[in-house]
Amino acid sequence: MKKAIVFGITGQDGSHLTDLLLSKDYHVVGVARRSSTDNTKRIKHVICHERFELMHGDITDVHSVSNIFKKHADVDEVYNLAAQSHVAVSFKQPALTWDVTGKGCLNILQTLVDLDMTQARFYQASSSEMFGKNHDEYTDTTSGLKVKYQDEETKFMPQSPYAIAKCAAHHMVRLFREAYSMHASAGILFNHEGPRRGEDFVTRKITKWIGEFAKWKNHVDSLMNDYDSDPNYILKISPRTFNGDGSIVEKFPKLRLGNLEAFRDWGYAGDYVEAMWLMLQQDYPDDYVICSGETHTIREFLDVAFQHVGVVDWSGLVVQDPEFYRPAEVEYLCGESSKALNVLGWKPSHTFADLVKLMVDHDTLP
Ligand code: NDP
Ligand code: GDR
Repeated sequence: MKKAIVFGITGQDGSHLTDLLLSKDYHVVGVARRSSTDNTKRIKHVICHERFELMHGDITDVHSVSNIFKKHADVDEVYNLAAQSHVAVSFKQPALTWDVTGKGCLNILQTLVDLDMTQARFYQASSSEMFGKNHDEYTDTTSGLKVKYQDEETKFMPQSPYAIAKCAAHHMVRLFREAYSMHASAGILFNHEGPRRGEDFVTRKITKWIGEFAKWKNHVDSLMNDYDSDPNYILKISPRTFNGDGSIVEKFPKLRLGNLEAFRDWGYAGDYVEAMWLMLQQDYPDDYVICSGETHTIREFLDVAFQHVGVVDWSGLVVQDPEFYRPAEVEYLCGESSKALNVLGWKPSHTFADLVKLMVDHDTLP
């Protein structure tokens, strides 16, 4: 039976990867930070599984990483999914982001070398954020239009403390691959989402809000919703208000977002963890772009999400708030994943519209 250690087990990807590895008969050792509140809600369904083991550890603490490896010196595959993964937060906590997202990866790699465990295969969660404001382009022969994309050859031009930390970790993986002949691969994954996505990332923030709004909107049918008279709240008012003598009964905060014009290449997280696993099954380690190949703005995500619940014009429901703009933005991401298709045989199974509907359904259905 193969054994895998997963750092970042409590996160979105950690939980999907665990499901995949257990389905493939692995013994999975999940590493979670000790927390004063329960951080295991995404892995509740596997905690009692006979082939699942949870250990406490923190990748900023070499001692704790070392203890985990000493207990599992026979590990076959190590997945580093642990990170301070929120780009906006990285501007507010750059040093912490550096310690976790950048140096944490070095701590794991160096510990594998120090303990003479370089036979273990290693996966690093690299990110399309590393491309930052850079892209390549070609001219489409049929339309004559320029097509902008990022692939494994596109130069990194990171735009946040998070992305810079990910670049450092990415280069560390290449170095350890070459210096110590490790089977160390990095997946340059574009945004991937789903019902297990953290609630402060834009897709889930939108679908979660739609779910809560739908419940609020429906619970007192006799009242009317007024979207326009207050800039920050949707009001539930007695119909008599329109004749001048009604009253506001309840209010619900509008959805507050930042930049709606950025383009992202969004896929479904369950598809993307399969690519991580495939990378470690190859004869040789390498880096791969994993993406859908389609790009959409946040505004388009809003269109599809609101249309799915019957709202055509969402302008009265959303407020653009400077609080949610970033000091520097990544305006355009659109991946090109021919290498993953040709070498790994990987391709995503969910379209953009499938993904949005899946998330809205999850957050709206009882
Ligand atoms: P999440 O934010 O959902 O999960 C991050 C995980 O890292 C959580 O389990 C978190 O624990 C853990 N963690 C944070 N700090 C530490 C630490 N010091 N020591 C140990 N564990 C720690 O991220 P995702 O699952 O979405 O992403 C997984 C990885 O892939 C991340 O590295 C992310 O940067 C990267 N990535 C993600 C993409 C995406 O679109 N989802 C795209 C490209 C890359 P806790 O639950 O306690 O907070
Ligand atoms: P991203 O994801 O930064 O691409 O990083 P996020 O969902 O946070 O932002 C995507 C885009 O939406 C814009 N945006 C907002 N974002 C958030 N979080 N909240 C808002 O209210 C909001 N309004 C607009 C952002 O400005 C941005 O343009 C994700 C993370 O999972 C990283 O860890 C990962 O590496 C990359 O994807 C690939």
